[in-house]
Amino acid sequence: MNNRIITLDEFIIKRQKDFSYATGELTGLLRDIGVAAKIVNREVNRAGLVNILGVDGSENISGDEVKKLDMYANEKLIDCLKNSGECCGIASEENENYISLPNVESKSAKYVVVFDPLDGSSNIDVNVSVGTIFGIYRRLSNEGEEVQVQDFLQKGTELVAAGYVIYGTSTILVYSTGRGVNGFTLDPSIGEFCLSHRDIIIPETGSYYSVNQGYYQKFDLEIRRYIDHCSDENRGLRYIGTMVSDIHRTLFHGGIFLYPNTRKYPDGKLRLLYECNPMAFIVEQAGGKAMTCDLKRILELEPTDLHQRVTIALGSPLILDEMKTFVKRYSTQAIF
Ligand code: AHM
Ligand code: MG
Repeated sequence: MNNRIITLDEFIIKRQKDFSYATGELTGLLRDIGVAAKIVNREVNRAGLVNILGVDGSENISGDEVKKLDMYANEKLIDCLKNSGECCGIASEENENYISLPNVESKSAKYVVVFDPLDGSSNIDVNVSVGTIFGIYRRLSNEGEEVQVQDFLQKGTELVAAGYVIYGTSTILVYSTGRGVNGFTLDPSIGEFCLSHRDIIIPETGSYYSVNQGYYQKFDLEIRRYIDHCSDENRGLRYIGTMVSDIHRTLFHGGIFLYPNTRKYPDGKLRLLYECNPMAFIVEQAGGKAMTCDLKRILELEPTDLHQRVTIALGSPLILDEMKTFVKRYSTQAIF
């Protein structure tokens, strides 16, 4: 048996050779994100000790409370990408506007990066896992010029790479460049992400459903009927409240993750650019399906706003087909 450790850096470089046109920029960018993830991981692990837990006091552009650690993760990711010279623009869930990187090297770079620096902020100060989500697009504007909003408002089908990091019992980075999905676990003793989950495939079906059932009365009829069905089938309800963690479990154990519209969030809560597209890309690459609760493929949605929210349902392909049937059957009926 071959027990040789393959580090994230080694793996990324090996994969670069699969693309004859690759110049190494994407490779560099993925490595920089890996470095940023290690820095954020260090702070997440010692957050309780260094007084960066708790509420920062401000609200982010979407009106949610911002925690101190969110801000820290946001700054670290921006710093790492700014210094990399391999990306010309950044859009973060925590910033109202995109950031154009002005130095000469960055201006001539061909990629833009979108991210949610610390997903699951309500879980930060109670020691429950949180995550980072990222997506990489090729710019549409001319190299050498400042980036424009259109560079970020691209459909998920245009993603060059996407991934997430989960800061859980172990820290795991999962990413895809459109040729399957691989996962790397951080070995703290050597400070390296090591290949631990090769060619991840989501189970065709699964016995868990993941939704905030507390909002049941606020969901549309078709979604309530589908949730009733999951319960009738004795499926287990699992809901952490950190999208990254709930989808990570779904990727390995199968089932479905849903965030439908509610009265508070009439378009859904999760953001298309920073959360839904990258996670949908990973799930599809692993053989799963990802759609809105009114059955549009997430990756084909045309973004119109940097902070646009959408409903989402993703997971095992057979389970998503089943949900589709329920939505089609009940969505035309009046809700009483
Ligand atoms: P955040 O980016 O502010 O952390 O919000 C996104 C999170 C997701 O991780 C999670 O799926 C969802 O919000 C939970 O929301 P709710 O508490 O309404 O169920
Ligand atoms: Mg989030």
